[in-house]
Amino acid sequence: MANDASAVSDALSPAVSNNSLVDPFTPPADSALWRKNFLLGAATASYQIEGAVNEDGRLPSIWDTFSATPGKVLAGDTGAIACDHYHRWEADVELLVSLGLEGYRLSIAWPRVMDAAGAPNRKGLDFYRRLLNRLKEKGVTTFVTLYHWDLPQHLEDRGGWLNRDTAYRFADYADLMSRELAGTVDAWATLNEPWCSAYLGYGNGHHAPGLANDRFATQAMHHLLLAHGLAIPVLHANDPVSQKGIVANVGRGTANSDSAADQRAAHLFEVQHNAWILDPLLKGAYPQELFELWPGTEPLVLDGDMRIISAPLDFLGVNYYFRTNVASDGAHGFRDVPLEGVERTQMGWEVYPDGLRDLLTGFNNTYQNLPPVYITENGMASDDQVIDGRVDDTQRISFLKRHLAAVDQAIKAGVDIRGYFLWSLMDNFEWAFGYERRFGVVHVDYSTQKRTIKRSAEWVAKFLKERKARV
Ligand code: IFM
Repeated sequence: MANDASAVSDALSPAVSNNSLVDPFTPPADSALWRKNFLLGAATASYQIEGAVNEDGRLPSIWDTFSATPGKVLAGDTGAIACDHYHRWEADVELLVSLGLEGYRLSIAWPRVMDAAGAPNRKGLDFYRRLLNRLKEKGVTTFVTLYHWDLPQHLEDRGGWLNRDTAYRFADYADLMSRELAGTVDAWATLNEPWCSAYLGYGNGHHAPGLANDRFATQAMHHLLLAHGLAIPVLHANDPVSQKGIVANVGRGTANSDSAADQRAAHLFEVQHNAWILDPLLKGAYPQELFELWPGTEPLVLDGDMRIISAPLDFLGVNYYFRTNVASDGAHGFRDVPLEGVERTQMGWEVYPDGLRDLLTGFNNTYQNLPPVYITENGMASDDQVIDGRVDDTQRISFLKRHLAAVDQAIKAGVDIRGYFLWSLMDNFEWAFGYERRFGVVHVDYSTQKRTIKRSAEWVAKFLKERKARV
């Protein structure tokens, strides 16, 4: 199937729409999913799709360095070409518009738009300007993440997120971007998933820059959050009408037994994954339980930092994928106890939609000042193959339906949720797993760059069409 608008109407042939596996999603009549102002979109990120890593003055990022290091990424894959979106962006915009997606969440590659002295790289900036202008022309709501993990390598060479100065360099970058791109962006997110940047990048070394030290992880986390807090007023000053927020990955932890020790383990899991980010943002303090559990891991926090970090947010982006079942591990807090016989994805992650609902309602109870929420990522990987021109990803359709239903339940329980972005628009570079894991609703053949709309994308398009007809 070609990546043009007509492909979608072809894809919605009666033969397909009659199949029970792709039946129209019909949420109840009172569902928030029918509301006009509930935004439904798709997300991607710069390093995962753009390619063109040496073009138009782009500087190396930590992911170029990391993925070029033998043994760090499955099959030695790198983002050098990825989905070649840097060259194919016009067709990709047509594709997402043809699916009827109302919102698009993308990220800017910091090393593409700023040189090592902090001066703008006009060619890189023009790429995003053209892309965002086109999206606006097409009526697509734009969510732009400033940092989705591709730190310029020259900043890592000076300590990266372990160096407090990186937070100030990030504020400079946010300043440049919001001065240049104001008017084309509906919502700015400062960071994507600071927990992953800190823990996978500096705590266990599974991600770039590949360092492994508990104390590094907490210090990197503090500097990431400081960077976020420094950027928020800058974004407000330069682009007052857009929304400003941050995107956090959140994890549901459930206890392996009713024992008090396992219940506490589940609580600690969620403190470590969720409160670690949400408390400083929304309460202006780190959860002390963590540092009591793991003495010596407190980050160095200077006077005034927590006030900067807890700057008011217009929205909170929530990324949710799976739950983790845990048991007590004594002095270590908790350990994973994988459940047997549950549904899993290609990543091995459990499919657990209730976790999304439970986390959202829990946050709403815990944080009186919880800002409006967007689900900024939710989706699954499957080993999708093109057979006779089609990709039959029925598990993904079911996954999306069940998670949308969980979002609806959370809204009914009183959580102010304004939208949902599926991850991802297209298959892409899945970090340490390279190209093997496929998260897209559009299949990418990496040898030809041919895009093929999967059945999940057909389903999304069909649902959005029905929704448009109703609202
Ligand atoms: O692909 C990633 C994305 O970059 C960040 N959130 C999780 C996704 C799936 O692992």
